[in-house]
Amino acid sequence: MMTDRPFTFELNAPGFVPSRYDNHIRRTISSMRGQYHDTAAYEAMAAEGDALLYEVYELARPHEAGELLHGISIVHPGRVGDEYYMTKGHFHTVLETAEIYVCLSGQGMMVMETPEGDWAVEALVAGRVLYVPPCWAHRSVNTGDDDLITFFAYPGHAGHDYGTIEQQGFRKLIVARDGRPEIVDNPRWGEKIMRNDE
Ligand code: PAN
Ligand code: ZN
Repeated sequence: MMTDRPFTFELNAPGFVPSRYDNHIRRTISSMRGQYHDTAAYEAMAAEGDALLYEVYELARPHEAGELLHGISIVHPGRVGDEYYMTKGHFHTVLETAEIYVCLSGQGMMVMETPEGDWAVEALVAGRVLYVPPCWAHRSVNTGDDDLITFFAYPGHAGHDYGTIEQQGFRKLIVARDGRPEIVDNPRWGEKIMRNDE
């Protein structure tokens, strides 16, 4: 087995862009079709151009158990209808893999749920560490006026299952009510579950 040398990088650049990275992923409104509950607001926004919603800077590591995939996630501020800009969200393909997030800047919420339907929402503020245990799907939501910036690390063999969330969304949505974030039920989630139960 090849042994890598230890390495460091800095997060001192404006916006916490890492001083070294291998992949820069940019997710725009067109990649979020079906994810926002206000489809009219989504279509109106998508028609105006392919707005940038969030970015990820990844350090490439082998996709193997024992490795840690890590990087910086930046969710920009904004809303589609009353729903804040957010990541797609996912389960890990190897469900029993955890993830750790450190909030570096901004304000937001991590929306989480298990395959059994348990859910949790934790506020993200600068300096806060969030441990996402094995089996919890996770989505970051920017509820503030500035970028929401987090450092993340998860096991190299975890993989990403986006399909489950694409189909039914998360159980809870974070929406603006009187200018403040509120946790509400996702009506679409219930519909799908009922269909699956038939
Ligand atoms: C993070 C996320 C990142 C972007 O690195 O991948 O915040 O979110 P989506 O992958 O849901 O678009 C992570 O949780 N990795 O496992
Ligand atoms: Zn993850």
